[in-house]
Amino acid sequence: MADGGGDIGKTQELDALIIGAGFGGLYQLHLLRDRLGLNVQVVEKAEGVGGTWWWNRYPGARCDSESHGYAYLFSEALHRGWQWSERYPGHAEIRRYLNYVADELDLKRDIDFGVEVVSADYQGRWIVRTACGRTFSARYLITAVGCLSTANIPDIPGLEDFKGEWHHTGAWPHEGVDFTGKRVGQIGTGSTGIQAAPVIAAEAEHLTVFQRTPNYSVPARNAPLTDEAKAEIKESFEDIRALTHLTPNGHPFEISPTRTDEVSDAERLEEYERRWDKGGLRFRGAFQNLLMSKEANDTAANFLKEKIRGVVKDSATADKLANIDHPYGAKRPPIDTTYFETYNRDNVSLVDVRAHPIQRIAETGIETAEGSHDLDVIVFATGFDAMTGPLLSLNLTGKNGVSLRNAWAAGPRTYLGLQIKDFPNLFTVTGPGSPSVLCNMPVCIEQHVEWIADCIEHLEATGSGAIEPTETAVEEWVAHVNDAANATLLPTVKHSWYLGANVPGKPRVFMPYAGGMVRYRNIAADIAKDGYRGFEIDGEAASGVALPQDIVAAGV
Ligand code: N01
Repeated sequence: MADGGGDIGKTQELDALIIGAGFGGLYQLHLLRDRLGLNVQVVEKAEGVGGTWWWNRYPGARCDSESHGYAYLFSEALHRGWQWSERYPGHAEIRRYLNYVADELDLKRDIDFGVEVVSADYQGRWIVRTACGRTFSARYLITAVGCLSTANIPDIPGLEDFKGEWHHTGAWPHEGVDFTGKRVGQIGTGSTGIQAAPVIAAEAEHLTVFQRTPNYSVPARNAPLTDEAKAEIKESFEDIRALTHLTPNGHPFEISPTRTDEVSDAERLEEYERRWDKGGLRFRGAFQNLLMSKEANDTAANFLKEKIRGVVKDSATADKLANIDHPYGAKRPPIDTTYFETYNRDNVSLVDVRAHPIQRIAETGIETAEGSHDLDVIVFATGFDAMTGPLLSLNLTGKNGVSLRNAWAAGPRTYLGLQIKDFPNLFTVTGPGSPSVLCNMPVCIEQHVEWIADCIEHLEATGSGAIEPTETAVEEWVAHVNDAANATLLPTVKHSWYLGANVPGKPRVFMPYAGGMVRYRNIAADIAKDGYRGFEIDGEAASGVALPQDIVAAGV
């Protein structure tokens, strides 16, 4: 295990410790060190910058956000100094981008790589211990550990007996996996599985996809950016930034203000066709009420199911793929490159493990209730212990020895997804209860990182010691997060990682804030402007919380 070059056995005193060197950690370091002049250190488990993109190198791994909006938008200089090559950035290009930013801002000198945090205890300061035996003592602790960084490998009996190789997509070998001449089984048809299957199928002797929940997908229509597009992006910094701040999910495209029932059937179909041809997540912006009404949603869902049937030639396979029983967009909607077309290949088969569940993994492959499938490689595209998993794995202990695991036994409880009661001066970038995974990540990360830097600046300027939310504020916020979700179709899906339902034993709580990024940004800014309403600073509470009563979830 690397030790990042620090002293073992000696405690390193800091103003702030940041955990994670992805989008969040890099920008947080820049603001706290270069704007506030604090003594800051980042620790990162991986051997380089990248966060989720350090680990997710599976075949086809590519961002579903369009490249010009999947970037830092706090600096026009960074924007002008970088050129994306494709409509959607691949994982390697995103790592190159983050290295470019880290080098431009001279960040790496304050990042220790190969350092994994194993515990953090609040003792008036945060005492943070690492797997390699280092100890840090910091006034502020900022977690920038991502929402999807703890792999969910299902507990299927017999995996240890399997004689072939197996990999989870979120911990993909850096040297790649050679599928040539191999029989591959892929479990999972979420955003990851839908990206991976076509690429694996093109290389493997045979690919068997084990599908539990069929899924919608819209073609990404990825392509190299033309010179004209590149030039336009370069000159549009202010417009791109403004648009990402105006849209409820932080993407650089608008959600139509029109409802599905305001147009004729023919007009609605025409709009869906137009968005299908354009490709990508823009499809879900076709009508403003798609996630508010089942009737509205059905129009999009039926359109997409018909598309599946139109592409997939074998009718039995098409039936299995189109047998979708959740509303479109109520699970994270994937986008793809020839996903459904892949099932027209002779070397690809689909197994419905909802009808015939996986029973065990044997030496030779996967056994379902229907029969056995001989395999050389198993790919787990089975997702993550999302949002709470990465935070709980840090073994955080707050005031009076309260562990985060106990505090969150019934589900996460935060104020704004930014702070947790009894965990003073701990800030969680894109924590549960914030828009996070319902938003284009760099946009919500920037807002959190800036809010945290402003808050710390306020504490420093006023000579304050510690900030934490009040119990009332947390209660009100958790209720508001639930109300915002319940105003949409999002919590109606049983098998959703948004609800924690993919991890056995995890409390069923809708974790991200569904009220939209615009609303969230305004609420968080108002709270800060009002002297950090709902927080206690050195034991003194600012006035109570007043959250908006008109909870009209802004769509996601
Ligand atoms: O994970 P998932 P993912 N037996 O949880 C199945 C982001 N992302 O890695 O739905 C059989 O969505 C599970 O079935 P079910 C994005 O936010 C971003 O694909 O639980 N199947 C499901 O089909 C995304 O939402 C990009 O019934 C089992 C699949 O595995 C998030 O990451 C690209 C099973 C897991 O789907 C997670 O996506 C890719 C079992 N025991 C991902 N256990 C970008 O654009 C699980 N499954 C950047």
